[in-house]
Amino acid sequence: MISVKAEPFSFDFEPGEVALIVIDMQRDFIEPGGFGETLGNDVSHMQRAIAPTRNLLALFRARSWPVIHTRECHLPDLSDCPPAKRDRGAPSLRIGDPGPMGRILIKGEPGAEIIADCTPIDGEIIIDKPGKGAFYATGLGEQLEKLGIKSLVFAGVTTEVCVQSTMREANDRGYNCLLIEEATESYFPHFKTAALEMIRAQGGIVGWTAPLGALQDAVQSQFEGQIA
Ligand code: C5J
Repeated sequence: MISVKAEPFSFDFEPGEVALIVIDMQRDFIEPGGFGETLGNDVSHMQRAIAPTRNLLALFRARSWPVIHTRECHLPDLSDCPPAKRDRGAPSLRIGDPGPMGRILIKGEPGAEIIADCTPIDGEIIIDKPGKGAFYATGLGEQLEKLGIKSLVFAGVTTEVCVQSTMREANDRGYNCLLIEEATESYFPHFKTAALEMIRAQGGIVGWTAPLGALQDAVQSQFEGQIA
């Protein structure tokens, strides 16, 4: 058992039952010209999450623990994009419109790809999802069951939308969920702060949060003296 100093109390997991879920570290959310920017957001906030997410990936890869990447995107014919999602608000470009990184939020287009710093490696699972939550209309639940996962470590963007939605879905399905604080970002810093508080409030009603260093320390002390 590995015990991480987390809020609201320690997050304990078995090494063979943990997976990392990296939510939507896509060009469309992180780089100028993508979906996030078309909605009027300042995408520069996302930069802060990149290095910590890369370090978290390195930690899981070093142990050969499962890594899952998600991508929010739609089929080219938009058959999986409800009009209520596409038509909402007044973005500068809508889902499916051509933009500087290809069609906005469409599977296979450059904008829907994961940023270079977080590119999946062989053997890692990629889940394309039409919704904000990664369990909705995907095979994520079956994949986790097949792997025998009980605990999920979360990173990615944005904290209060796809990350929190997926944590809530996972929590309802019985997973213990830990969000790494520096490895997630919002376009609105006060939303990130509020989301972290919501997740760990009421005795961890959605899950736990911890700094990356707390997870690194816990893993290191567990394996000290052992061969990786
Ligand atoms: C949003 C996401 N914010 N990945 N998607 O629309 O959080």
